[in-house]
Amino acid sequence: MKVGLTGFPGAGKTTVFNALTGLHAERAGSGLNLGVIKVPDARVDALARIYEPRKTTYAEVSFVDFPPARSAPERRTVLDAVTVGQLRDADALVEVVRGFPDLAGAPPTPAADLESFAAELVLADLAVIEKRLERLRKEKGHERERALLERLVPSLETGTPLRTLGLAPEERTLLAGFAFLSLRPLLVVLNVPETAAAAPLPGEVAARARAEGAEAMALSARLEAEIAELEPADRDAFLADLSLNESARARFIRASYALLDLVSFLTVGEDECRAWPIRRGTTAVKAAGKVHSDIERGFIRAEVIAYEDFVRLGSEARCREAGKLRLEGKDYVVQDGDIIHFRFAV
Ligand SMILES: Nc1nc2c(ncn2[C@@H]2O[C@H](COP(=O)(O)OP(=O)(O)O)[C@@H](O)[C@H]2O)c(=O)[nH]1
Ligand SMILES: [Mg+2]
Repeated sequence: MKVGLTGFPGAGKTTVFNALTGLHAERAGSGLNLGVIKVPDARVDALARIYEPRKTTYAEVSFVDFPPARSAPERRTVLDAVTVGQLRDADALVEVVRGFPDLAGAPPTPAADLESFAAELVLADLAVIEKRLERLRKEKGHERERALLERLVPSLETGTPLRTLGLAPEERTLLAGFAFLSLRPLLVVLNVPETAAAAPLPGEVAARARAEGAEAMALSARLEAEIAELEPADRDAFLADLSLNESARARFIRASYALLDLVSFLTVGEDECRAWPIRRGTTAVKAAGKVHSDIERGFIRAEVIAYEDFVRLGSEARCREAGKLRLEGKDYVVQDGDIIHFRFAV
């Protein structure tokens, strides 16, 4: 599962990437920057305090920061063919939008930038559809695909991202192979000056993001980069000084996790307390397979306690007494925060 950072050059993508990963990727570098981030999870912290395990493991999300596109800067286009190909490979997109004056001192125009970037994604998708339709018109069959693609064209021509169309699951399945960019889940990150880090997201940006079917938040990449360099013990005082109750990094990572449609189930024990990322809707037997293929193959049942019940009652034994330990079968849909013991035989 991979989140791609995108947006216009100079919006601060590489600065955001470095602040998040704690890496020091070169801003002018020509390669892909790849980073893996642990997802902060207070539930894992609480369970680790109870079990004092040898190992504590958080869920992880991968981020990729792309090199600047080769196209002419005066066109302000970012999506040359190479970049489009790279973006299609990401499961979700984070669009970094400039919220600070540029090097020449020009004030930020985030709502307009959002609109023109959305148009780029839409055009890239339209080009793919038109090429495919040209082929389909010469061939027999593929009626459903053709009808669906033809129905999408007018929306794209008016600049409407595919993610706003409320496509049915079977339609999404039909389209999955195209990896349409305007259908990818999108999180808009307004990169604001340090002095605006505690301010709410401007209304026009929020409205624009909503119109594109995107989530949105503000953060100051520069400030986050400074926070990342601090000793953990100094961070809280630093954040309090700025009237921030949490670093935007944690909010950002959680938002990215949700964007990927991931939820976590938890495993506990003296060896390890761990959060496991799974797609929302994953069944117990498939979740077992994340832990080990033997557990999936020999699956007998899942013993499940909801995290909230566990912390309220304080122990597995009390959960059992209170009837809060459930026995679930293969097809049980695992919920975010389920603490699971898998029973299996090989
Ligand atoms: N004032 C200010 N400048 C920033 C901020 N974030 C990035 N920059 C500057 O904007 C320029 C482009 O940043 P970079 O991260 O390379 O953008 P990218 O092209 O989107 O990867 C650099 O000169 C950064 O120092 C910010 O939060 N505030
Ligand atoms: Mg960059």
